[in-house]
This record gives sequence, C-alpha cells and structure tokens, in this order.
Amino acid sequence: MREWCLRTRIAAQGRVLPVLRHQPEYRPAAAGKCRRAAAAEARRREQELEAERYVRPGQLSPRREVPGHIALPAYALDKHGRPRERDSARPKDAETIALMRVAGRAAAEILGVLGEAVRPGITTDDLDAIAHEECIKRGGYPSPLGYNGFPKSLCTSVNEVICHGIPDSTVLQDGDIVNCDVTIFLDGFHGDTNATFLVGDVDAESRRLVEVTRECLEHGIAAVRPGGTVRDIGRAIQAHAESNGFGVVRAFVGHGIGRSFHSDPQVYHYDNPSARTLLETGMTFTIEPMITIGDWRHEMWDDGWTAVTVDRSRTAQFEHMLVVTDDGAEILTRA
Ligand code: EYF
Ligand code: CO
Ligand code: CO
Repeated sequence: MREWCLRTRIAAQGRVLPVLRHQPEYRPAAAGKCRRAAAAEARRREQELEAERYVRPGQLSPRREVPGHIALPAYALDKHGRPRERDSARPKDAETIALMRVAGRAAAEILGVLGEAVRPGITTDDLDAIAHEECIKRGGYPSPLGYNGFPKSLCTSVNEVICHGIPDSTVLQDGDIVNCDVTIFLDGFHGDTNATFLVGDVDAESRRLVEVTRECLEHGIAAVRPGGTVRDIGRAIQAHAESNGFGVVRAFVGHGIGRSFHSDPQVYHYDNPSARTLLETGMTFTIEPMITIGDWRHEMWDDGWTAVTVDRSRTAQFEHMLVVTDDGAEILTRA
C-alpha cells in the first residue's frame, strides 16, 4: 500500500529457445551506409539492448468477469473503485479472527498455486488468469480487481518493479524474479499475502536478495508483541536489510486489514520514530517489506500504478497477514 500523505522463451520440442521480451524494430543491414549512419545505428542498437534489460509495459487483456454468485466488496460497486469506509485499527474478536484465518489460508493456497506455475515462457497475464480463477473456485473475489481502479486480479512485479505491477503480455524469462501479490475477499474479509519467485536459473546476487527479503519479513514478525510498537517492526527489518548491504523502500507500507483491504496502522519497514502505535492482542495487519539491491528510492511508471527503483536495481518483497497474540504473532496467511 502507498503510504498515505521479448526476450520471450518458447518451448520447442522440449527445448527452450531465447527470444526477445520486447521485440526490436526490424531494420535492413547497414551495408553501403556511410560511417556516421552506421555509428548512429550501432548506438540505437545499444539503446535497444539496454532497454531489453528492463521491464516495460505490455498489452492488457480484457477485464476478467466475476460470476454473479460471488459476493463483492463495496468498492467493486463504485465507479472509481473507492472504498467507502475503513475499519479501525482496534483489536478484533475471536470470531472475526477465525474468519480472517479462512481468508488468509485461501490467499496462501492461491499463492502456492502461482508459485508452481511460475516458469520461463509464462506471461504475467497467465498468472493473473490463474489467480482470478483460484479466487472464484474458493467462492472469493480477487480483491485487487477494481480497487481504486486497479485493472487486474493480481499484482505481478518483475525484477526492478517494486510493487503493483499490472499483469500483461510480459513474458517471464530465465533469470527473472517475480513477486505475486494475492488478496482474496472471502466471507467479508480480505486475506493478503505475497512472495517473490525465481524464474529458472537466477544469478547469485538476486537469489541472495530474495533470501534476505524473506528473512526481513521473519525478523519483522519476530518483533511483534503486545506492548511493543509498530516502530519495533521497521527497526528489525531495516537492521537486517542494511547489515546485508540492501536498501529498504520507504514509500510503501504494511497496513491494517480485515473487512477493509487497508486501514490503520501503517506498518513502516524502516525505523520511523513517528510509528508510536502500541501493539495490542487481536490487532490484524500485514508486514510486507520491499528490499532493494541498490537505491531504495522509487519512481512511478506513466500508468500511475507501477513503482520501480530509481536506479532500476532489482527488488524483492514478501508479505504475511498476522494477528497479535498474547505472546507474539500468529501468521494468518499459511496454507
Ligand atoms: C495510487 C493500488 C492503488 N494496493 C495495495 C491499489 O496491500 C497491497 N498489497 O499487499 C495492495 C495491493 C493492491 C493495491 C492491488 C491494487 N492496489 C495500487 C497502486 C496504487 C494505488 O493508488
Ligand atoms: Co499484498
Ligand atoms: Co498488503
């Protein structure tokens, strides 16, 4: 959540052949051209190759339909997808937490299905189709669809994309990393979880990023206890990320969750002295650190949704939804 304020792979006869993620323009050979024209063409090709290294927006498929028997969250009925009212950060009763456990488990199961599907050659839109169908199969609504106008049922964030990547015709390539962020609205409650998956054979530094990011989430969860503060969570995460030479994205935070997709408290993933909210047994929120190999600052694509690192360094994220217990935290998004 935003803080308030074609190297394609084609399977052929059992082999995987490299193609481009973003097809370059066709140009005839430079034979007979003067030296200046040849140099200009070489520069253009270099720029094309440079652009190939990074993710770019692809084509969006038509909006996916939701069958009539699926209960919709209120924002899905609003023209702009705006949520009307927000839950408070107050602790929830046992009955509510039982329902959130069910939504959380469903989200975790769907994330598991997506993890099995990730491979070189699949498009992020294919992953969206899987998430959409898996939500409906369980009697739930894919929470991202229409939320504040978001066009798809899943967020897919590849390589330098920090979060809120929109599933499209982008083909996953050997060596990519991809975060799948699943939220299901089931029986009146949202279950929200995400993980970053390796696509085929991934370089050692990216694998270390993914592993340390998973550990950052674990450190954040271990810092949760009644009587502690939200600040403890971010402090633990930042210490682990930076001691491993990585950065912590500041602009996006974990969030309270329940009947609303997003509510207070805002859960910073870095040491923020203003995060004085006291943790109480029964509070429910997500922790979802976004960790970078390089610069932690972000910028937005022109689509207004997709956040990328300013230096295009790779970034990873993991998320769990949890409830504060008398002796720590219970993870609600376990399969
Ligand atoms: C400019 C969205 C709104 N926001 C948050 C809406 O908490 C989440 N993941 O863990 C989360 C997921 C989604 C989400 C899916 C859609 N949105 C995205 C980007 C910008 C924005 O408002
Ligand atoms: Co999420
Ligand atoms: Co979330």
